Amino acid sequence: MTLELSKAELEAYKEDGFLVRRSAFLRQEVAALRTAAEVAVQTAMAMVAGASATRYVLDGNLFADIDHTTVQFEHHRGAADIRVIEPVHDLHEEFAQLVHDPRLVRPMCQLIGSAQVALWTAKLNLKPPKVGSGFAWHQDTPYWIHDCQEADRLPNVMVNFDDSSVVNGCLHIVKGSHKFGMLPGCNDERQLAGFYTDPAVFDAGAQVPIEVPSGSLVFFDPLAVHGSQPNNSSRQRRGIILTYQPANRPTLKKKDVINALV
Ligand SMILES: O=C(O)CCC(=O)C(=O)O
Repeated sequence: MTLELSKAELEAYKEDGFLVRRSAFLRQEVAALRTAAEVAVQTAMAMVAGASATRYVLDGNLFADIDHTTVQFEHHRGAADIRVIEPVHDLHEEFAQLVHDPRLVRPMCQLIGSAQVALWTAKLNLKPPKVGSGFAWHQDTPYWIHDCQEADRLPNVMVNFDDSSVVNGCLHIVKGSHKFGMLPGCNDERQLAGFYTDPAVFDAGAQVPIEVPSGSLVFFDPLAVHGSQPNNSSRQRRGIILTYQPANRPTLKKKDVINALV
């Protein structure tokens, strides 16, 4: 497999809003990422317990902000399991290096149309066995539109740390949904309702479950409607989603510039 995306892959991304590169990372590389995730969770737990953490509840779910880092907890009552850490690249050297991995960066240069790219954000999505909650349908651009003038130039790549299937709550992407621009959000009593795409405005029948082996990459458009089901299985479903932007622009939260090495 070449680093650069082929014409056919670029065409598929343009048409579908996503593309998959199966088993791009070796078994031992994935093992190192899993270990890094465990360490990052311990670090985040200690940060949440520290004096500078600000805890708050949105839609009944616990969040904590520690400086520029946000930790989201799982959704069951009294949850002690972490659901998401954002950003996570500065919590472990393995993740800091991953930002510069040419298997991510070279395709990103093509998708962004820029000779050099920078990190926008990096989320560790944990979705633990039995308690891992789903993610309602959403696009990423509504989250980012106030912090970036080109929120359509922020493609994502998910690196899967585990074999992922419908059973353990793999990512689902609505094929072609990126073509419709920013879609209306829900309008209900939830505090975050506006961030979830109104199910009446897209065809959920076009969803594709991204069932892939560990070490696989999923590149997807920030306008693609995506989400996932809970993890009711006894298997892990961990992954990191890195988002890139044209070079020399600041990251979403810390506002530092992290140009990827080319
Ligand atoms: O982890 C998942 O299944 C979905 C994550 C997601 O949609 C996101 O972080 O934007």
